[in-house]
Amino acid sequence: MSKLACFAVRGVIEGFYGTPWTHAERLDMIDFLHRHDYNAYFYSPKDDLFLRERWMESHPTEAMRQLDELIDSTRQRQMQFVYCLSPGLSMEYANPAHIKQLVQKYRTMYDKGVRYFSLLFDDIPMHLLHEQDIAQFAHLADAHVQTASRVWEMMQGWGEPVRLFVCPTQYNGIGKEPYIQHLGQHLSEEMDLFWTGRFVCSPYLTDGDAVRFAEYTRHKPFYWDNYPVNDLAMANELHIGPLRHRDPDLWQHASGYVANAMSLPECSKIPLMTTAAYLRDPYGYDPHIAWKQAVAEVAGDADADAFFAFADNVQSSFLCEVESPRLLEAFLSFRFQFLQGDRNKAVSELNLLFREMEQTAHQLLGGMSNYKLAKEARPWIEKYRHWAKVGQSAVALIDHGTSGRVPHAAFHLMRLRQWLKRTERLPQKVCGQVMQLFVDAILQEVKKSS
Ligand code: LTM
Repeated sequence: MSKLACFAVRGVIEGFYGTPWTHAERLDMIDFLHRHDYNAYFYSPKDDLFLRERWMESHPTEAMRQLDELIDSTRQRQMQFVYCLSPGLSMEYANPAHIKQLVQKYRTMYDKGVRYFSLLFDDIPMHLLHEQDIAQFAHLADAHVQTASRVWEMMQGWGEPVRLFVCPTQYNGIGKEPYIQHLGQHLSEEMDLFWTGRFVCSPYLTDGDAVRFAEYTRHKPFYWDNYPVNDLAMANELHIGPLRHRDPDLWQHASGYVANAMSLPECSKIPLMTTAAYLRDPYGYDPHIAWKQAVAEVAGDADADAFFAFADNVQSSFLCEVESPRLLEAFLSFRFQFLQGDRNKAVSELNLLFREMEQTAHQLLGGMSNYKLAKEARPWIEKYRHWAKVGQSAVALIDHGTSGRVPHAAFHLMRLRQWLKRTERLPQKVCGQVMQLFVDAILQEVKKSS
């Protein structure tokens, strides 16, 4: 499969809520994306006021200088810089002055060499807000069609070909919902239409859904994949697992693909490398292999094994329900061995596992060669270290508790409670329910034998 035959546009969008990337992080990310065969960077941090709340105003001088550098950096790498505006919180669609201001803001970027633009109507009320708009348009979709079409028409007079990606207010579903169906069917097919799939964060993206979406909206979907983004309600999850469950034939039914990243750029690189592997060769894509390679590259050879051991316990997201698979396996075999076989061996093996877990955390916290990765992942690594302490106390408790060494057992029960309390105070999701289930099972076992 030739690379050129797959997704024509392969992008990453800085499209999350939360602290935007710094300028240095953006430059670094553009270089990373280029090295991994992405060809577009969508500039759309939700918290850049001058793209959203204050969309009518020019970017401040320093921000504009930085935008120049980003545009330059993408140009040097034959990538597209995609300038995205989200005017929907305050724009009066029927107001010609607002349309003019919107087009002018894109035009400033056109004059700097930008040719890809995006008009985002996501995360705004699903109804018209202003009296004039209510009087002039049949509904929100009508207003969005007219606005996007007017912008598109004016862009056509600029000379060079441009591309406009429109994000609907309802961007997930099946494409048959009245708003998106109206929007899709009335927008020129030359404009691209974003779609996140059936859900805002879609566990699966399938060919069948893409085909139906195109039938309903007369647009092949331009995928806005909300992975690895971890904003808002997902903020305690660290999305460093691999991309999963995207059909290999998706590219045949899509006009492009963009991955929404986390506000943690260094951590984002791990899943984004797996996404790059999928985009490059969707048929040969193996999430596990791509993941191991990504961890090795981002964490660096010296820390790869340790980081991978940690990462195995922070996989949970809407893409992956299985948490801490190796830990779970170790518990099951401990249980079997403890009840049916060699108790001492079971205890010492599990103790070793938790000591290794603690050691891994210390290695990662103590100074990884990729210090930025360590800094971003630190709260999750800390939680991992706490679970290692909980685990060691639990093993000591069952060992003493089931051997009649009551004072020792009492001491370790107290330690276990202390570590549990400290661990529960950390909101980061690490080990899912696996450690908690293990601790509950140990407490039950000890109770039975006391
Ligand atoms: O997904 C879209 C189109 N918009 C927003 C994103 O900006 C946000 O990052 C994600 C994840 O929370 N969800 C959205 O609705």
